[in-house]
Amino acid sequence: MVRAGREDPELNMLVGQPDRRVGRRSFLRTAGLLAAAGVAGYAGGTVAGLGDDQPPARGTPGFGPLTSGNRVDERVLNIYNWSDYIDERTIPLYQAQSNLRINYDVYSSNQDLLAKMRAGPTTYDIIVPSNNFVPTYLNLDLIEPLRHDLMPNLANIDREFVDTDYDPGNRFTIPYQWGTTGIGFNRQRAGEGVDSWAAVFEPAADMGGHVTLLREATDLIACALIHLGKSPNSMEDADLAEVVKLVRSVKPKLKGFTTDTYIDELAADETWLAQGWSGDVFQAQDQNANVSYVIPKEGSLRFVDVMCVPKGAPHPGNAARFMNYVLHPRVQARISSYVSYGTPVSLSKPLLPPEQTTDPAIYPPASTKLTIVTLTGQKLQKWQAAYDQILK
Ligand code: N2P
Repeated sequence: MVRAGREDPELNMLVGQPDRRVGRRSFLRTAGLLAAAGVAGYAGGTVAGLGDDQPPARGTPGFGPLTSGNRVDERVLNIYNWSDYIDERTIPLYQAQSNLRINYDVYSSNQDLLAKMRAGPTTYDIIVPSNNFVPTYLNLDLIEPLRHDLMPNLANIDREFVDTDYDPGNRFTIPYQWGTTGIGFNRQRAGEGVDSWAAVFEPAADMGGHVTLLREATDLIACALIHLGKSPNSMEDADLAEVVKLVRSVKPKLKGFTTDTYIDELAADETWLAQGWSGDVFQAQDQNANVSYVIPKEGSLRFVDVMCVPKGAPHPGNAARFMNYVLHPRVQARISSYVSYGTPVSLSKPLLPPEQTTDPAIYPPASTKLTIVTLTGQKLQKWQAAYDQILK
């Protein structure tokens, strides 16, 4: 389905018209732009999480000196987020309003992020792991409690993202966006009827070289388990051995494993079948109308990516104020409408294109078979070992 939401004039007035994705290649260019924007635009005051066009009232919770609550007293915020996961206006707008210098860097898998966080002290103030990694971050003492007093917009978060098993009450995490894992496919190349994990785990011979799988252990292993008719949460050695055998056997037919190139590859008609995340595939669809997204009939996964502050981060006050900004309905609408992922702030839905809010591929009905994978302790180790065997 092709969505046309970007043309909605009211939405454009309220949330603006992003023109490019902040992906692997463009983030450096954006960082340069931000450095320039930081010099201009600051008119004093503070950003207490109101929209871009409303100054905060005095007495608003969170109102105060912009750099309060930091360990290092400087007007800086260092953000580390997934590639292709924000529009191009949110960071420059916030930087201009807050007069902070924002350094925005990207990664493309939970493994990469966790490895970096485990390697030692970090200068990042905000990281955005997936919910299933939160127990690991907590066990390893890698994230710190959030400054709720600086986040009046916490009240905007939908209940289901507050009453969670990974962080009830959002002490350590703030939902950013959520989505599902499925298959992005080119209807002209792979046909209209793609509806099963078999399409990517047992691809037809004529798809050879045009299929990609996710370079992310959770999605790769859990979806292979589903394809094999096993529980997506299995940690049985025999099941994992089958997964390794299956994925290794399909490797010769793959273009590769990727989490950050398949948007462009689907758009360019180089990849015809990609295991992928919902919003990413819709971003490809925006550039190539032959691309569709399906949640396979056997079922799949749902994830929430959550903003956290690494333990000992230099600017936790600035991080909390930015998180608060992101929870504003207008800002959520700007981000969600661009990245085509689900928003955890329903108050923003009236500002989103109806084509998105009514699209069951973005907001799947409760009847869709979706599992939230949990990954802790021994299971994380076993899955990591299986993943390493697949890739080696
Ligand atoms: C953004 C991917 C985010 C979803 N490109 C993965 N959790």
